[in-house]
Amino acid sequence: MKNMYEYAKQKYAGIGIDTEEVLEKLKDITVSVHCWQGDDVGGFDQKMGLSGGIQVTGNYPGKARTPQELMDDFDKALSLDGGRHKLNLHACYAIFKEGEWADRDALEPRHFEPWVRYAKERNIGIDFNPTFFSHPKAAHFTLTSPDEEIRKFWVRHGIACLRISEYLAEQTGYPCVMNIWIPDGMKDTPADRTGPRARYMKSLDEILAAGYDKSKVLITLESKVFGIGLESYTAGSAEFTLGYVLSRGIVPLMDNGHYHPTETVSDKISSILLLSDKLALHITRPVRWDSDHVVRYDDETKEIAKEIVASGRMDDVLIALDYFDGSINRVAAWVLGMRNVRKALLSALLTPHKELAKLQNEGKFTDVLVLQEEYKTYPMEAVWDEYCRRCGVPCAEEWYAQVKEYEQKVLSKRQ
Ligand code: RNT
Ligand code: ZN
Repeated sequence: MKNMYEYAKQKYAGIGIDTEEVLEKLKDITVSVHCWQGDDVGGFDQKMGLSGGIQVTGNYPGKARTPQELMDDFDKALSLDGGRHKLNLHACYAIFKEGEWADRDALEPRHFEPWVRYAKERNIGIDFNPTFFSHPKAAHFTLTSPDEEIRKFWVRHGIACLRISEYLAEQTGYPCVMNIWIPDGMKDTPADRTGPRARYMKSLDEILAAGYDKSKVLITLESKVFGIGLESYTAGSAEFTLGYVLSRGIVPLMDNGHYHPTETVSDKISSILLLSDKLALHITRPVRWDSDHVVRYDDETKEIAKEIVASGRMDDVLIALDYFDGSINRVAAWVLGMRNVRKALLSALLTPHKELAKLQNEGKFTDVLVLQEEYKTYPMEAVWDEYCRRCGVPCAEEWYAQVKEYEQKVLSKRQ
């Protein structure tokens, strides 16, 4: 349907957008894809279930049970979204040899060697996350623990993860984003709010003091407002996190499920980018709470993408996905979220931000509103299809036929 694209190209040229340039830019945007959508945040190093106040609901059949199955599913998912990707791993996805096991504080680069091989074969980078949950020693607190032995255990885990992150970067040739998130908090009103935060600060300082190669590893810190069973208090609040990262020269990570419901991450991006060299995002979809539903092509996702693009700082924003839905085909969930984020970025790239900003500065607010609304129904579909075609991935809903076939041939055999 070449003429559809030609029509769209002209239409966008009319508002000063060169769609050819846009297609090139979109291909170059890296989306870091979370491995944990494939197995409901299960991992391979512990038998216990998911903890940390996060929850996966649903038991759709076909969940990946082994590293190989997870890799196969991840491959299928990546093959259906055009553009660059990274693999986002959690420490609990360590792969042990037969009869071998290491606790979190003793994890070594070699436990991630199969993932490195996987990434190298596909020429993609790897991002990494220490896992401060789903572990017997994370029953109460981790880096904020008043029990010095427990606190030190988790500091050692953080340091072990720094070494692993350096290794992942060295091996793949792509810098590694290492994101720290801890669930530590309180179900009920704390008697002491300061103590846990002070210990969190001390623990983070101890991890950073171990040193790391800044050209290879970028450390991010993720805030959170509450978790299940941690409704009244989290040590890693937004203020703690932002203040900490800015004072230590590391990078803030904002997950759009981690704020009060009328707050939006889209509105925060411009503030952070004025004050920080880089910003990392976990793009997710909270439904009434931090539910981590599959990312839709919805208003907030588009607004986040708009802020990233309009900032002119696209390279300073590290885009990652973070959701886990076990109630639907997990590969489809992956693909949908990836494609929706990329569509949102496309929509943002097809918007004349400078012209709209000029109108705003001239006080022409009616013009801004009218144009914002009219641009919404410009023929983006034709540009998206053309993008998919050029990337060699299926257009529109055609990708879903491939996922269904994969379900029939592979996922349904996992009993
Ligand atoms: C939890 C955080 C965190 C996790 C992953 C698994 O609320 O969003 O990023 O989802 O680390
Ligand atoms: Zn997150």
